[in-house]
Amino acid sequence: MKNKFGLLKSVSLLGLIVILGSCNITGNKSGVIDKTYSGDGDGLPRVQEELVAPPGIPKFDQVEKGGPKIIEVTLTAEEKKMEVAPGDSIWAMTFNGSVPAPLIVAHEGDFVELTLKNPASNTQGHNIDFHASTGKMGGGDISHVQPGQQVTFRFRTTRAGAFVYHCAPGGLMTPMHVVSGMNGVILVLPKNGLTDENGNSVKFDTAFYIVQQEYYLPKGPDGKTLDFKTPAESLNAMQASMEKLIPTNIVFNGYKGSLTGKNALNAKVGQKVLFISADANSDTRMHLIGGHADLYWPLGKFHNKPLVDLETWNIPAGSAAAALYRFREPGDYVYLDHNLIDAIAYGAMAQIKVSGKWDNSLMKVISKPGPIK
Ligand SMILES: [Cu+2]
Repeated sequence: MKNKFGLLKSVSLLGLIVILGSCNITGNKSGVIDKTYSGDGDGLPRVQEELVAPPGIPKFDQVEKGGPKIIEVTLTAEEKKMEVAPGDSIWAMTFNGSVPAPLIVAHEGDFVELTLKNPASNTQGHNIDFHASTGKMGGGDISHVQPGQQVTFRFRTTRAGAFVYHCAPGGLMTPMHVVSGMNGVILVLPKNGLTDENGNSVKFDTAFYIVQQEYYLPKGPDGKTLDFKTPAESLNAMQASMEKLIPTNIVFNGYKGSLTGKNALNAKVGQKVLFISADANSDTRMHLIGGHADLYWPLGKFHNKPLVDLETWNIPAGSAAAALYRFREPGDYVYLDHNLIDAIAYGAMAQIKVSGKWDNSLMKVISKPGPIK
């Protein structure tokens, strides 16, 4: 009996600790699950965001100034023939002509007001699903536009992080448009900017927007990529190729070599760089050869405490990631999918040239390669 009472006592004590503990954690602030909202954004100040082609990023403040706003953005669906590797071309489905689509930036609590245009010169219906939004299939249900139409809708950014957005016209057209390039990232920053593992404010000097893309290009009997006159003509063959689940091309930012050689990115020793990455349709794993992620926000969401000192970080299909690194040594770095076959044989890699002064306190050559003594 004594033991039984003892056990009961400790169980109820444990319950009390759990209840008190949860009170302490939540305090006056309601948890994510109980957050509520009011107002539809009407009357808030408006800002037009000028979108730029990747790896560029639009202009923005890291810490929000002047309270919530309506961020106006315009995306135009553009179906265009694009070479993704020498001899391999696709009728790419794009927003604003690039793969990935441009990076959009907002702060938590803003409203993003999107105008989606589908010019009459296109052949397909398009729409948009924002993973950062809530309801109506992420906006997909209210944004279908046929060639010659446009639509405008607004959503509140309630969660901070990097989120994928993509076209989702329905049925097999959804994966088809996504693997044909129609995907991008919206970065929703916390109102007060980013915080490190100790909860202190941390700012970045620049950001690199690098998105992995798998293509499934139809091949002829000779193994060569088929060439089609129109997007519509390519659909059946693309579907058959896509359903084999084996990508024919794996690249960063739309095409092989987009961020290597003369297209390499540049940084300086001491600079803090935010790496914003995503893969809308496949799992991947990012790695910076010669560096790390000083801070990596789990699954790209900024209200999670960042992990530190990472060597490689996962990106599950349909999500975006954010990692911050301060370059400490000059030289050539490679940012890649650490499935090294995807990276080197296919092209899922970027080069970063870092200038600055070498620091022997981190690495030093003791004797150069020479004959074995
Ligand atoms: Cu589309």
